[in-house]
Amino acid sequence: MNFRHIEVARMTPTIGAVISGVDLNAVKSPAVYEEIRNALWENKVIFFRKQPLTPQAHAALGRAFGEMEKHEFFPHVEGHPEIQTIANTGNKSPDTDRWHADCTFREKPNAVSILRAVEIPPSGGDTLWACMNTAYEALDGPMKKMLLELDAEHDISYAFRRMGYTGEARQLDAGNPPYIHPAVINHPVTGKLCLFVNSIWTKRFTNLVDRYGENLLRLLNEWIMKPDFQVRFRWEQDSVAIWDNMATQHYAVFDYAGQARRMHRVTCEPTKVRLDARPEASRPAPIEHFGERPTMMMMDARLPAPKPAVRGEAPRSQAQRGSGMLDDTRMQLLSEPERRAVIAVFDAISSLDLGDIARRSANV
Ligand SMILES: O=C(O)CCC(=O)C(=O)O
Ligand SMILES: [Fe+2]
Repeated sequence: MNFRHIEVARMTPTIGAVISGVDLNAVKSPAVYEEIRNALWENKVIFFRKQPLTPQAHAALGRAFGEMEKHEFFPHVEGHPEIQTIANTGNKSPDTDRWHADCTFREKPNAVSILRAVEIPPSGGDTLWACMNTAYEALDGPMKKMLLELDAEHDISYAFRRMGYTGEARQLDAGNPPYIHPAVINHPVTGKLCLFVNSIWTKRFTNLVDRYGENLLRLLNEWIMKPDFQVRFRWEQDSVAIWDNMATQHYAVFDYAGQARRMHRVTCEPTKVRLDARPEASRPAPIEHFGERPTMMMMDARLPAPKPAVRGEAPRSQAQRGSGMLDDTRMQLLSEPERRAVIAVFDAISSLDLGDIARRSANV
């Protein structure tokens, strides 16, 4: 891509670029922001040096990417509720020293985050970003295919419980119920497929039995740590990083114990994530409790009718499975492998969109 208003120096072939040739406190035309946006979509995280942003300029940069959030976690700069202060006295880990994307527990996670270093330790406190498009594309074909079928629940209270939060911090749970997103999304601007599970907020796959799901989640959370997908940034005072929260995960290194570190951040453009590669109608029903998975013998009229899984909804509390098609007597005549085969077939059938099949056959 050609740029007229800014200079863009790539840091790796896949992720990260340093932008120069612009004063973010004195942006002269919307065309400058347009080029900054394009540089971001292309490089997934972009960095600026020596930009002592005024709160107004920081907010203007945020607005260039969309609606700004008022964040309930962090204190804000006085008079500027959209500019969050992320400060660490160096006494304890900030809990951002884990790979994550921001706020994926929301129905609409922010698409872009913009961070400025206000006070940094003399050494240490770097931040790393990893490209989730590269991480997805580098997987083997069958794994990529399977992931397109999966949904995952993101849950702030699960995350906070694991981090040992209590008291006031836990009040945030109440306003943020868990949310299901596709495990892979189409990037809202570029359309590229990006892995969309992370080690802080993602609790489980909703349509994979827990026993496999836990292992798969662990595997993916480890996979994205491959240095091949990463860029690492050494902050200076007034460095600015803008990241594409849909296409990356980040990790704030906590190696500066005893030193202070303070950043200002805006998060913007709440965005409903989507996956075009899989039609809504083909989504299988969620399996919630492996141990309680009903056998065909139990699947009788006493069970409620199956409800389709709707991505983008809060998860249901109870698994809802299809009703059985063979009666108990006939099931009892089967050997164990035959019984398992029948269950597998009925499971597969129960995940089909019967309405769609009926419509198609009506047209034949
Ligand atoms: O402090 C940093 O470098 C990043 C912290 C973080 O996770 C964030 O601002 O979203
Ligand atoms: Fe973060």
